[in-house]
Amino acid sequence: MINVKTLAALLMALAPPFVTAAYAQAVDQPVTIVAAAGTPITDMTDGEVRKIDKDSQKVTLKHGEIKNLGMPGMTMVFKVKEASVLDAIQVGSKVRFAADKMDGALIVTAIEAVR
Ligand SMILES: [Cu+2]
Repeated sequence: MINVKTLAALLMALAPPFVTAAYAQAVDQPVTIVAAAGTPITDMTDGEVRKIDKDSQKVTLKHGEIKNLGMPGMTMVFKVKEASVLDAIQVGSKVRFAADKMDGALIVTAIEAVR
């Protein structure tokens, strides 16, 4: 049976080599660290807002090539992950956005207005 004290001692013993290894890895391969942390590296795509539908969390974008989805430029409707991301944009806004496939639907995961 492992009690809290034993567990703490165990973690203390394990921490230094782990930290050292992580540091060495960060110095050698920073890109690998980012991927390992669970943050997908997604390209931002240029677009222009054509229509916003907050009630159904949808945005119509005229977009350039979306490399991570292998999609050429076109005008189409996307769902957004959270309605709040639509607060920062307006119809006619030039934007940069990230899109991904989730449960078979194309979702805008991030969007920002650009000048
Ligand atoms: Cu498209």
